[in-house]
Amino acid sequence: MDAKNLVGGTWSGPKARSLPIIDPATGKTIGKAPRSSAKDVAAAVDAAKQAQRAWGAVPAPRRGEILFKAARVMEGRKQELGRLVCSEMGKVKAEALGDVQEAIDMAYYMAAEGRRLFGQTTPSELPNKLCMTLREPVGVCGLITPWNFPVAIPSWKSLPALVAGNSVVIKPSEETGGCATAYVECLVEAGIPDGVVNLVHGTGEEAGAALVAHPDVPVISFTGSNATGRAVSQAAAPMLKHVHLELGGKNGIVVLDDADLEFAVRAILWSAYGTTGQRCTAGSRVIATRGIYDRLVERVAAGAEALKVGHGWTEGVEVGPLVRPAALKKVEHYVQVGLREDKARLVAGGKRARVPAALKGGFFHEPTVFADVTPSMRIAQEEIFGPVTALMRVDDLDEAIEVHNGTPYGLSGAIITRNLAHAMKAMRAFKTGIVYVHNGTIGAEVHLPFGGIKGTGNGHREAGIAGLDLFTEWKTVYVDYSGGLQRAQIDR
Ligand code: TXE
Repeated sequence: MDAKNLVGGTWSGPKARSLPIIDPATGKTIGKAPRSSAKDVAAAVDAAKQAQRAWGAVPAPRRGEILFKAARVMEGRKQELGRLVCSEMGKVKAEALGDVQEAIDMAYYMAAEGRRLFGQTTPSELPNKLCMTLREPVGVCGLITPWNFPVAIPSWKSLPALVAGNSVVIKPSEETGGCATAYVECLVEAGIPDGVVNLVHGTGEEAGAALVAHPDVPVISFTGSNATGRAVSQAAAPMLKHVHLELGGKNGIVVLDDADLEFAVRAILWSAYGTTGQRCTAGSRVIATRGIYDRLVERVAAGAEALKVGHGWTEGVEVGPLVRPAALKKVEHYVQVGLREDKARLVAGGKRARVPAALKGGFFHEPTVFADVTPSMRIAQEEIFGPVTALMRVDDLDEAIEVHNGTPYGLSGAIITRNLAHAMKAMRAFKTGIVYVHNGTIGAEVHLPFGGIKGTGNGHREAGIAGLDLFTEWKTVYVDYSGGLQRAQIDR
């Protein structure tokens, strides 16, 4: 499907300047997206600015009702949206539908937030005086989204912004313009007023950068690469914008000797190869203690070899293609890096995957496992964003925690053990924004905060109540009904 821009309630399709949308399972062009200019972005920001005042004045519960309807509309279009996710970025069917379900969940959750948007009331230090805090919308929010969760991530960013009374301009990834278009259509069908949600396709360098640079956009929420995130942050800094960055991870799964081996293998395979490893929370490192390590290497390697690679919409396929040729090349590059690195052992995969003739133009890579990796190796430190995981051997829990924490990222960590004390110790010691006990590194739910520390982000969180913070300003209100002048800190 062709992607369309939406500016001030008017849809427009690709014109002379356009970007191809490619099915990564076949390499074939399946649509086009408008290649918007800075002028197009400015028109969208103007529309958003005009619309925000009236939208901000709509009672929040009414705004929430529109989001509730959007959830219903998405439920009705779930299969179609899921199919679109699969065709534009390759995810397998169950996960593509899960991507859409995440947006539905977020819409129901943020709809209800319309009846909360809680502030605080608190006693004053002075008599006959009341203190409270209110959330106020910030204005026009610029939302820059990647391709790996092409429906879910636009929803994580736009729905809290909208329920809080902001208007938005979404600049989705070049790869997944159809998904963003279909998502925004659902909001429009639910009754979002013209101009409150605007959608502008284009390249990051042109449309994305123009949105970041626009002086009437006080909020930028960005998910993508570390390098681009830093550039976005620098461009926004002189204007003192609220900037949220979610920049990926190098997530570790710690497996202790007492773990249920078969369960650990299943959790590792799901975390490492779900979405073909193209998740910011992908389990790209496994840190196992000596007593279980060899058995784990053998079972994970066998499990990875057995995974069925192919077209994501084919029943039984567990691993789809990489999103684009450059992503496939990046994986191949890291396999070479791994092979060259001292002592690392390739125990599964390592090559382009063999697929049926109809998919020969696709970007498929075998699920790949490196064993005997040491913590400082590049494959244990850098985000590969593909179906590759690195297994490391450690002596005990303390060493496991040290290795686990020894990367520049801090998004998601997991521990698999039957020992509660060890699990609790790891839970506190992991330097990550998210911890899973008895699971892999993936599985976020929309009503809890999502985000990480260190190189993963800049202190903000998406989802949950914390997800509202970026999109609201706290207003503090003191109401003095004493009838006199009472001076804080002085009249005691
Ligand atoms: O990201 P980019 P890419 C990581 C992952 C992946 C790598 C590259 O390691 O291999 O990043 O992916 C827009 N100003 N993640 O190239 O370039 C761009 O148009 C403003 C992790 O897809 O960061 C797109 O909409 N915007 C990640 C978005 O930024 C700009 C998800 C992301 O693109 C811009 C995706 C600019 N100068 C990739 N340049 C995660 N955290 O899950 C680009 N964009």
